[in-house]
Amino acid sequence: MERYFQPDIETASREQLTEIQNEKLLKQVKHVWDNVPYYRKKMEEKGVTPDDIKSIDDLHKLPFLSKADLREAYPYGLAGVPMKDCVRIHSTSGTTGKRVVAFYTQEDIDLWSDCTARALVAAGATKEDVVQVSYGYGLFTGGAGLDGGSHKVGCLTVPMSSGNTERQVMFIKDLNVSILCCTPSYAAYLAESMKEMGMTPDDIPLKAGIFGAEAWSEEMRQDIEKSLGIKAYDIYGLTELSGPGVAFECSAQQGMHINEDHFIAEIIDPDTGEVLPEGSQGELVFSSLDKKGFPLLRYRTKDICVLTKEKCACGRTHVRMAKPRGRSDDMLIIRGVNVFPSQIETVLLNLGYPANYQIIVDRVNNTDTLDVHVEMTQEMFTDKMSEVTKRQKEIVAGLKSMLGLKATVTLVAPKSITRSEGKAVRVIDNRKLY
Ligand code: DLL
Repeated sequence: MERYFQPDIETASREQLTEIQNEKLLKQVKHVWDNVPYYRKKMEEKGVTPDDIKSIDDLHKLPFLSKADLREAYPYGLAGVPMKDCVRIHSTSGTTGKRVVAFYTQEDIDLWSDCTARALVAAGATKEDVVQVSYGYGLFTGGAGLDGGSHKVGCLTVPMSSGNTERQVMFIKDLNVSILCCTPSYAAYLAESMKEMGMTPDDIPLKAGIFGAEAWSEEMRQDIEKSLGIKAYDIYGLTELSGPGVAFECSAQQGMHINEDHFIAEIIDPDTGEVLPEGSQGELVFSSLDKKGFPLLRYRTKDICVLTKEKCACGRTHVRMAKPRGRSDDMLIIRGVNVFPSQIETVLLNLGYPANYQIIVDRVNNTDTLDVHVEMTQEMFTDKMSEVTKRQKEIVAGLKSMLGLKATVTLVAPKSITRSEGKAVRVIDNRKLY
């Protein structure tokens, strides 16, 4: 039987959810108007006041916030309460420009922990479980986020953080860890390491994993499930809204339930900003209903995905988001064709390769080039040229049919592509250097 962390709210009717959202939105708009001059100015520029927002149907009247706004307002410009009322910050791992710093009150942290507790319970966690949190702890939200939920459920929590793979494996075995939380690329790396240590899925006590923070394909899920002997659940979130647990997967694994009592989700056309009907693919936009420390309204995530309110087999009523295809930022335009790294991953994994690959894009004589470095497994490894050529041709054909693009494929030796302990870096775009 399906279990819930907060059954009343997780299975509330649409009418109840709408009522909650209406009430919270009005309060939040007032809170922001009164306390966040940066957003108030944006509202004034658009000619909107809190009186214009009478229900969630008026949400579209509010201005958007983007990453550029967050950078401009750095560090305190979007805080909703004085710093003396905040107890924590987290920050994004952005590599360019100023980092985004998000502030949390104690209540913000409490509600965030409820969200990750819901994700853990949906993955089968009870207080009998031992949860190893192998997301990074620190400014990154992964470690602290799952840690908070694990405590709420009452699990024995192992705050490992990422790195030191041998010790990770040792603790999983010795402490009988049943649930692993980390990025999918790190889960794949741990599975590979356990195999090398001579362990089979039967020797591994794990039963479930909660993996997120980066785009990962269905094929990668199947690989991880097989190699660790577990059920692998997706979890989504972003620092700007709290961290992991904005949405999470249930046992039905048909998309991630967005915690709608805390966040309102919209899908917009990324070019025009127009709100799109349910079922359309577009950019995900979130309004935070409860956060007081960093209360963002209509924040554009750049994540491209689809929402559905269709009934879910698990009994939860909250809207589901499909696996995001990646950020519109991650989308490569190669010779005019839109390419998501996840599409390349699907081709490779379907052909039996591990999820260790690198995409190198360049521009030679004014033409874009796409080179995919693919790691062979130990079993595939050969120095027979004819075999290597055959394999390369097969991948080139797979990529051509998926993307409609001709790529160059280089097969590389096992273990030659650097493993990731956090979010994997799959793309090197040398065109940016021009
Ligand atoms: O990655 C929070 C998180 C930690 C989520 C642990 C899940 C687990 P940021 O570093 O701010 O926060 O990055 C947020 O990562 O906008 C997406 O582009 C991407 N992302 C997060 N989860 C998923 C997922 C954390 N399950 C950005 N699938 C988001 C695909 C994801 N992309």
